[in-house]
Amino acid sequence: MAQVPLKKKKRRAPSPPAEPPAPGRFPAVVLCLVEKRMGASRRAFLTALARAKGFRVDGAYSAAVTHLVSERNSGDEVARWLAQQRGERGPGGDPDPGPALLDLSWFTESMSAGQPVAIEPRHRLRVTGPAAQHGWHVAPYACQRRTPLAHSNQALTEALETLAEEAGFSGSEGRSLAFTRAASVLKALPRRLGALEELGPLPGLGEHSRRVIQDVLEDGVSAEVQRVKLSERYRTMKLFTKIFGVGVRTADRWYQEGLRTLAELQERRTKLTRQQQAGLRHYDDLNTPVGRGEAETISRAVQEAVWRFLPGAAVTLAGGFRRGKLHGHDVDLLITHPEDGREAGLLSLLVSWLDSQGVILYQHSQENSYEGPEPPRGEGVLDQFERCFCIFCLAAPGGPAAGRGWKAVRVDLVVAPISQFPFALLGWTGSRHFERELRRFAKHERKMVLNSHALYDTRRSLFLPAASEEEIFQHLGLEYVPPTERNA
Ligand code: 8DG
Ligand code: CA
Ligand code: CA
Repeated sequence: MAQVPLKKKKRRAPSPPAEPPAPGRFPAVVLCLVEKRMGASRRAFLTALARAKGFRVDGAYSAAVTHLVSERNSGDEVARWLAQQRGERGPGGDPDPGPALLDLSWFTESMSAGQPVAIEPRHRLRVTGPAAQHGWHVAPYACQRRTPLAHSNQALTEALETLAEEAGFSGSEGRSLAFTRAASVLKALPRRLGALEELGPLPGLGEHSRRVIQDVLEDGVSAEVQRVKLSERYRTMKLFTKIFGVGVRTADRWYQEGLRTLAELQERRTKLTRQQQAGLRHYDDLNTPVGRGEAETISRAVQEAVWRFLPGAAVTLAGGFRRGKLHGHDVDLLITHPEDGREAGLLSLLVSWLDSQGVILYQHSQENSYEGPEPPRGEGVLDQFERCFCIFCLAAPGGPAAGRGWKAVRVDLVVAPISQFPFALLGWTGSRHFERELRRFAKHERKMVLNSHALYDTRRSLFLPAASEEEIFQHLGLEYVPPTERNA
């Protein structure tokens, strides 16, 4: 379809001023407007409008730009223009994800909202050019991708995840992460992979992972993975680390001491913590997947118990179930109250009451040790919320433990003040890899520190508050990823 020609300008319109960019009210958002088809005078007008609203708008493209806005251009045209600006070597040649390519609709909606609105698929320009022909376009960070629960490359991801697990058992965190990253990329592919070549220069796929993929594609299995799965070491490490309270270091020590079975562990009277004793006692139950229905039953029971002490408090089912999983290894429950501070002290009342009702088979609690608001020291997974690691006794009349009518289930109870709740919810929804990637993205691409309590902008030395998960994604200049698409 022919474009409606623009009216010829009589005078040359002024270019947007080239002064050094002002930081703007929204530090994660740097705009650049494409002049082509928009015209210089309209571009100058829109630039002035956005700046007046506190947006940073750069006159020229640079690596700092996060949102590239154009009017009446196709996605391919803008992608070509961008490639010229970046002096790019071809699809995938640059690991930098580059800016979001947006239609003017995103800009106008943001101007009327007075702040950057979350990028929705309808705002994005569709790029069908070279990137699409040279294999799939997969953004480099898992938090920039949508990863649904069901995907088409199960055999490949299982193989890679076995190697990731094995590397973790050997203490090779870097190698483990490399396999996890590769598996995560495959989970985001829209179709089943037929040949290695289809992958093109995808991010996060190293030599070793490619070799494993090649083997599985050709032979249906990877000999290396088969070897690992059959090895005594892998099997023993897996057996021991499935005990609640046993990490890689303890399992490895037991292995070095010659222990191979749970029976040996008990016979030799190995010194166990109270947590490990409970883990061993309920080993079979705790390694039987928890169903969504069971998780919801527990969530409702906790909600009712919470209301006895703090009416108005809310219990949210997080973890894998929030991502749409039908089964999980435990139940993650977040508790908050609409008034900041009212939640303090709730957990011990709750746990004592549940205990008195015979619901709790084991628990250990951790007090709130959050000292903020101070610049966070790190973005580690562990947070400082008041919380309780429990084993619940769940009535299970017809379930796998039908004979005795109950079943042991692992439950994590976490209490967050409402001001930190969106961060806690984001942090406790997972997946673990998605969380790791969010924090890595924040640090390297935005110079921000993200954890389950807060988001801190190190360039401006300030905290960025958020009333919802969506706002956290906005602060980070990321397209919102709903929980069901965070199965990275
Ligand atoms: P599953 O139980 O269905 O097997 O999987 P999951 O629900 O995804 O895994 P999980 O091990 O229960 O962890 C859920 C999320 O909770 C995950 O993103 C990591 C997060 N998480 C912990 N412990 C801690 C912690 O101490 N602090 C923070 N911020 N997050 C934690 O598991
Ligand atoms: Ca869980
Ligand atoms: Ca958990």
